[in-house]
Amino acid sequence: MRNAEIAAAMTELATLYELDGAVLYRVLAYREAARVIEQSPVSVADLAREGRATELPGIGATLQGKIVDLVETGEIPAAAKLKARFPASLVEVTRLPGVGAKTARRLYDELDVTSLDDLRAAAEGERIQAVKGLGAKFEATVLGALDRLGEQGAPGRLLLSKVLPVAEQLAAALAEHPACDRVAIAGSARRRAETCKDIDLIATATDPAALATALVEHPLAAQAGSGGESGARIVTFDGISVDLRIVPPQAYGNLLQHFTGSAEHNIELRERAVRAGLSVSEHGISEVETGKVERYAREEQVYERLGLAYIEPELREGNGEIAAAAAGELPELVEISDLRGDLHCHTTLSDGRNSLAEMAEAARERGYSYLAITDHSASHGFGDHVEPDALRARIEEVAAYNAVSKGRFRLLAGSEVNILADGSLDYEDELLEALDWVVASVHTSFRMSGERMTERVIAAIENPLVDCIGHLTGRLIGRREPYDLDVEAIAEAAAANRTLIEINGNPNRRDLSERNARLAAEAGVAICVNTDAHGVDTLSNMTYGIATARRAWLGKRQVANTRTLNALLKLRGRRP
Ligand code: DGT
Ligand code: CA
Ligand code: ZN
Repeated sequence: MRNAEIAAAMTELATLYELDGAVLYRVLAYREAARVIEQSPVSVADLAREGRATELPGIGATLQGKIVDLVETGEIPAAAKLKARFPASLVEVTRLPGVGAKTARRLYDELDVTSLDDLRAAAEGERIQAVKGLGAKFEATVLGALDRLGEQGAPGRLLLSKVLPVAEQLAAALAEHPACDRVAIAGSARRRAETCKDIDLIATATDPAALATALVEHPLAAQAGSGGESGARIVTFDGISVDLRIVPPQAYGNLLQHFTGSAEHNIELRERAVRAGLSVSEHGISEVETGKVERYAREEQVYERLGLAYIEPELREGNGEIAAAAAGELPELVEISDLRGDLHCHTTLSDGRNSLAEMAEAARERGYSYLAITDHSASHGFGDHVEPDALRARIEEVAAYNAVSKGRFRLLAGSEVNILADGSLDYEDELLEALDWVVASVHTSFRMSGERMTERVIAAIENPLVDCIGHLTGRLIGRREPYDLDVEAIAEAAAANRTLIEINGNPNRRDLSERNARLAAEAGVAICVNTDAHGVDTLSNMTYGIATARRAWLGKRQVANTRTLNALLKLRGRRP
């Protein structure tokens, strides 16, 4: 039995326990076990049979026993018992984005919902809004999620943060193989899109069949598809499809260009080529009249032959990049190494996982010269909130840290304050004035008209004590729609008041979106790219924030936190 199947059984058991109302730590323990099992490089079935699954972190004797039951009998008795009570179609309901097990159980108890079909009927019959605590907005969310299921099929698209590390791991493994000449990530992952359908890899090899076999036999490969001279296709343990294409070295540039896409970009490129009497394909560029084919080992040569400057992959979306390349007007895109600091992160004072000192140390290790500590404010809805006295103590702590670090690296004493429903903030002005850096975000009362939400955010932008707006639209990619906002009006207000707007690098958010970020920058808003890290590990989410900045065509100058701290602080409306 494959690790992926065991992990899936553990995830299902966690959901069943949750439906049954089990204590949270038990549910979380099974979810964590599923993650560990899925990522184990060795067979967990073999380990369990030898009584050694307990060597894996988070797996104790009980779980070891359950894995043995599963491997030997094909099912876990505890799961079988719960399945007799809760139909399998109810487990599907728990997986619908925005629902979850607790809500599914309420829908089951109160409305007899046992399947997605029941759920749709209940939503369409406006019966969900009658359930206390769910409401009309939730009912609309359910209908939206059901419609999206219909549109794109159950698995949906995968976040870049799920796909990219796997793509990089596989590319690195192939690069090390003796038969490998060159290998690159192509497709939407190379373009750093928000979501990806799959991983596309391109390679050249001295022995193509051997390289294809290396992918098929890679420990991450759950189901080996085909492998041969021209490439291989696998599905990883966590369900990501991977396509490897192995090509002759003389056409590597053509292939990489073609399979990087996007389809829209390639179509426009071909149209341009046709007007010049050329035909572009993955195999080369041919002259229509003579039939002469040219192949290029480097991607740059493909663009050069078409009279274009090299176009960075993040721009290849058919948003005007070809015309800009032809006119020599492409922006020089910001790079992650241009950043000098991060202006939004959390510590254990609110809902973060690391201390101020640990976050500071990690930021210094990344080569930053400043970091704003912005724990959640007093009325925050989840995790610990920070009372005014605690924030005053934090300001002292930051001052003490900076006194010792002698100006080479500076912490900014900050806060991520809530923009309340009426546009006011949840600390007194006097306290906000004592802070070095104030991020203001919407975290509560999402349900209001676009007009009122826009007024609410603009009130915060106009507040002279606000330096930056956090995750403007509140969207969660694939899970929660952005609030209804007039982004143009907001950008205009932010530019006029010299309030920054962040690109939040959390890969679930990437908010501003690339479209909004481009719009805001063009309106003259200073953009900063932040991680909103809740621990030292997620300071690396800058990768995704920068990906969005680049996809928004932003250059170094438009990204405020590429500047020195003094220059950055001069950009904002309030005191320098
Ligand atoms: P995805 O996988 O949906 O996240 O997005 P992509 O862009 O990775 O799309 P994918 O994997 O279907 O194909 C990779 C690239 O190959 C795509 O960006 C452009 C190129 N390509 C694939 N099929 C076609 C096609 O039918 N026409 C054109 N013009 N290009 C194609
Ligand atoms: Ca793809
Ligand atoms: Zn936030």
